[in-house]
Amino acid sequence: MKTITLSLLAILIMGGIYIAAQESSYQEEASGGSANNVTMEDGKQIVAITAKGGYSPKVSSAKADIPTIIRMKTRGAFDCSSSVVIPSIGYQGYLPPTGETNINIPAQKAGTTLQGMCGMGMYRFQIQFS
Ligand SMILES: [Cu+2]
Repeated sequence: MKTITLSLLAILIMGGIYIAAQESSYQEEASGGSANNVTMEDGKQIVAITAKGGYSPKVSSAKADIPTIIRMKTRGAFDCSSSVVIPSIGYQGYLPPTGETNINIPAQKAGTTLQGMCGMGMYRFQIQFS
């Protein structure tokens, strides 16, 4: 009896992950893959990333050798993507359900790929510097 309950639970969890994956690939399509999300502001490069059920865009292209701000945007995000980790700079933070959070990034060398993820490592995003 216990085994049946556990496997049912496992199926439900797997189903949930599958649906979440479908949803995020749809979002990526909607945003057109590599969106124009990098702008300049007061000599700093702003990389805007939206967090809600994952990160959009998943891959950003930014310039190397200039100070950079990752601007995490949320609007009604109550899922785990509001917990952000960027291991290479030792960043770990929580985004408000709605708002903007600036994360300062030191100038990155060309060829660097900065990896970000949710606290569980389930949702990910990348910023490629060149
Ligand atoms: Cu997560």
